[in-house]
Amino acid sequence: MALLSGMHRALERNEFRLHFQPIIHPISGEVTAHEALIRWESPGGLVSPAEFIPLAEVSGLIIPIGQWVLREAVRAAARTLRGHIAVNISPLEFAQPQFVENVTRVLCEEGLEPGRLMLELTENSLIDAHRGRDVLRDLRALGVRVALDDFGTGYSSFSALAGLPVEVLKIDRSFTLHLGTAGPEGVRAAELVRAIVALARAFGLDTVAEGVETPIQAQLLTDLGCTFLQGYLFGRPSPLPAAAGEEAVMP
Ligand code: G
Ligand code: G
Ligand code: MN
Ligand code: NA
Repeated sequence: MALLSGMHRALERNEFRLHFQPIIHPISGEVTAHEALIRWESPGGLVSPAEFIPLAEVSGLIIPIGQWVLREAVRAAARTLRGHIAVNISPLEFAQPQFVENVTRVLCEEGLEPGRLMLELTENSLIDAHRGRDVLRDLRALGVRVALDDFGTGYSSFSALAGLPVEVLKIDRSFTLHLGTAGPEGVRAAELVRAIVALARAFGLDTVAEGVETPIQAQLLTDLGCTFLQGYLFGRPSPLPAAAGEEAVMP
């Protein structure tokens, strides 16, 4: 309960921050996108989203928090960051009847080209398959890109998910973690990544591997045909430079 009232207060007092983590193209080394990740600087210290996002979801507070995240991230992309901006969307946000309308309004008001926004959805957003498909179609018509986050960790069949109108599959960090390690787990992880990349290619989708921490993982993922890489090896989630003005550009 203390956490819940703390989150209400955090919204009022502006205690949430966005950090941005680069996503790179391994061949050119170019930063092609950033993922926005929320941070809570509470009076008692940093609170991890792993702790407060689940409570925000069950309490419904994820709706105003998600609105704040979307606007802040879109603004950062319009003013400061280059490339695409990836924003995590909770199932409850996605389920709002006015979801696409909200996204449209924020893009318009902040002056961001829709093609630079990428929404990261988990398969839980797509449990209602009919509505999911309709919303995905509306987003595509708007020109917004969609990524399936944590791909390969849920219960839906690979082919059902990859057949959706989305542009990107994000390969979960748990696969990257074991890549290059000796023993059956390393072999299994490599086979799973190979399967996901093959599936993505069959549907014309890009892949982003998450949680890349070592050069060996980066090399293996690149060799396996993964399109983009993200992880501590290339950059931790970090705030925009404090002095960033309208003209400042982050790499
Ligand atoms: O950044 P970190 O690894 O601590 O995030 C933990 C979890 O919180 C991840 O699952 C991440 O997707 C989620 N998360 C981070 N920022 C946001 C956000 O802005 N919105 C939503 N819905 N989830 C987020
Ligand atoms: O669920 P989602 O994929 O959105 O979560 C992303 C989370 O993963 C972020 O909270 C981010 O802080 C974390 N993260 C990003 N890169 C790395 C990494 O290289 N290693 C680990 N352990 N976590 C990472
Ligand atoms: Mn994500
Ligand atoms: Na993920």
